[in-house]
Amino acid sequence: MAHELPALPYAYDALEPIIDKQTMTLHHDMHHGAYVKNLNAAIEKHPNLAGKTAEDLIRDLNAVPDDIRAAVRNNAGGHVNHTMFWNIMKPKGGGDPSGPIADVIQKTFGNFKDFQTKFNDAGVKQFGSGWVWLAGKTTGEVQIISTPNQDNPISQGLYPILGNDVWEHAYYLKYNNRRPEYLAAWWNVINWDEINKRYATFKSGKAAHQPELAHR
Ligand code: MN3
Repeated sequence: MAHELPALPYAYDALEPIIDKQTMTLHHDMHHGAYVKNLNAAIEKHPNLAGKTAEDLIRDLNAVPDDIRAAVRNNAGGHVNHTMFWNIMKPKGGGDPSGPIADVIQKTFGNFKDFQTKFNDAGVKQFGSGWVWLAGKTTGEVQIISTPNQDNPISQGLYPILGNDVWEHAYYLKYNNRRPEYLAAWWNVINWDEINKRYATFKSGKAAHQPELAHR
């Protein structure tokens, strides 16, 4: 009943030239792999948590015992965040959004370009390691937020519709210290079909009961 590292849904070099093969290999196998390994090590100390999904664990961190709460926050968070991240990217992605996600972006931010500018700006301003998100609120509206480390919007009662990883491990080999350049380029690999699916899950109001990570 251990958590498992999901396979990348495409080849390691499939997002070239936006994200290079070496970055994808290290990021998936070593970084995401370590979050899964460390999550399993933490759960071994509390076998009663073995039936919970990674999302369930970070949805209510206060329910996690003190001695493993930080490990669960970081590593279940890392597992959930990266599982989403691989799936909201694809080769030959990008372009303008369409469907319901396009409508909510236009309604909330005026137009796609202004949304991108605000999202990238929030990613640039996240000090140190973290993520920038479009998150859904319980009221049904959406907002841009950033979080430190591997914190996920789920822990704040928000739904992660899409997010970009601004840890240096996500971009440093190719973009060095130029985080704004990485944030701008990332839109070229975004998978709007998958994001529309996530947005539909959020709008269904069933997000809390439909964890995307089936427990294995
Ligand atoms: Mn990462």
